[in-house]
Formats: sequence, structure tokens, C-alpha cells
Amino acid sequence: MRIIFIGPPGVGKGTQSQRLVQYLGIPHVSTGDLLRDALQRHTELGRMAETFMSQGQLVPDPLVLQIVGERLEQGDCHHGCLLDGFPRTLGQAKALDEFLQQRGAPISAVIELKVDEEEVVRRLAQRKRGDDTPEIIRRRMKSYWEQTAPLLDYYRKRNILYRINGVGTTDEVFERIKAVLDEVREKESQTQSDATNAD
Ligand code: B4P
Repeated sequence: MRIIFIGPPGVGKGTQSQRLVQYLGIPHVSTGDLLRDALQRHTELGRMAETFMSQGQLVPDPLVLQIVGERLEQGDCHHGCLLDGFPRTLGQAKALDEFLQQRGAPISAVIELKVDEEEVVRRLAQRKRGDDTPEIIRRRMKSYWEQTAPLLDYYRKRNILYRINGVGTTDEVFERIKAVLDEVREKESQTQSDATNAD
């Protein structure tokens, strides 16, 4: 399965992804983690990304596409993965479509996690990561609504968008996502077996 997680900063994408990849047996591809890792290893890409991340801005598409492209080429991603925080712009979404089309690898589902802004600010204030200050959180929110939220329509039109309430305990939220993905997985295996029977 290929799953995309979309939602504003601090909505719980990273938290839920960690549990879902264990449940689904697919790798977790988080662009936030990949960029932070590049930064820690002092690579040139990491240094360039830091300027944007520390100011709460999205990292430019070419840098993100380079780092994700390299990750998705690795063998463990060939049969599926969970994309956490990618794509975040229309340019990234189109580049991903092209990449997957060339490999005959469709997106199974796009999960939109939703919580209200007050709750997000409260959660992030507790985490205390370098980019979790009130001013930077506001900028990250702005980037989300301007650049990432339009993607919801892009995937809704393709009937692969599922909206999940992210308020509640992590167990409750996990159960909601799991129920949706179980259904998607069931449909995928039905389609596969229909195709096999038709051959
Ligand atoms: P990310 O690392 O993706 O971070 P995020 O969106 O802020 O966090 P997430 O939603 O995963 O929240 P989490 O589960 O951790 O991005 C960081 C930066 O990298 C971006 O601002 C951008 O600069 C750059 N970047 C990344 N991808 C990019 C891309 N594709 N293009 C361009 N730039 C990109 O949860 C947050 C907190 O809430 C945690 O402390 C958690 O414990 C808590 N929490 C989670 N679920 C909870 C629940 N149910 N109840 C209470 N608390 C909960």
C-alpha cells in the first residue's frame, strides 16, 4: 500500500505514522525526518534546508524532491510506503504522480488528519522542538493553509481522500485510521483477485 498523510503541523502525522507502519508492514518515509537527518549529518542539502525549516517555511521543492526520490528508489519502498508530510505542494504532488506512474504504482489512500488550531499549538508547545516556538508555528500554519491545503481538493477529486478526526487519545485516533485503511486494503485485494480471475 502507498499511503499519504496530510495535515497541519503538530496534528499527529508522525505519531500515528510510527504505529501504522508497524501495523501495515511498510516503511515510514517522513520528509521532516529525512531533512532533519540531512541537517544533522551536515550535508549540503541539510544546510540549505535548515534556513527554511528554522523559519517555519517549506523547503523548496527541488531539495525535497531530491531527498524523497533517493529514498523511494530504495528496495524497501518498492512494494509500498507511508509518506508522512509529503507531498506538501502541488508541484510535489505532480512530481510524485509522475514518479509513481512510471513505476505502475498507484496511491492507495490519502489520509487528512484534522484538529483545531488551538489544540495544535498546545501540543507543539509541549514538544519543544527548535521550530515549535509560537511565532514559527504560526508561519508553519500559514504555509499549510496556503500551499498544502489545496492538495486536499486535488486528491478528493480522485476519490482517494479520507478525512479523520485527530482529536482524542493516540489509541482512538489510530483505531479510526486503521478502520479506514482496513477497508481500502480489502478493496485493493478484491480488485486484484477480480483481475486475476479475469485473466
Ligand atoms: P514535520 O517533521 O513533517 O513536522 P510536523 O508537521 O510539524 O509534525 P507532525 O504532524 O508529524 O506532528 P507530530 O506527530 O510530531 O515538518 C517539519 C518541517 O520540515 C516543516 O515545517 C518544513 O519546514 C519541513 N518539511 C517537511 N516536509 C516537507 C515537504 N514535503 N516540503 C517542504 N518542506 C518540508 O505531533 C506533534 C506533537 O503532538 C507531539 O509532541 C505528539 O506527542 C503530540 N501528539 C500527537 N498526537 C496526539 C494526540 N492524539 N493527543 C495529544 N498529543 C498528541
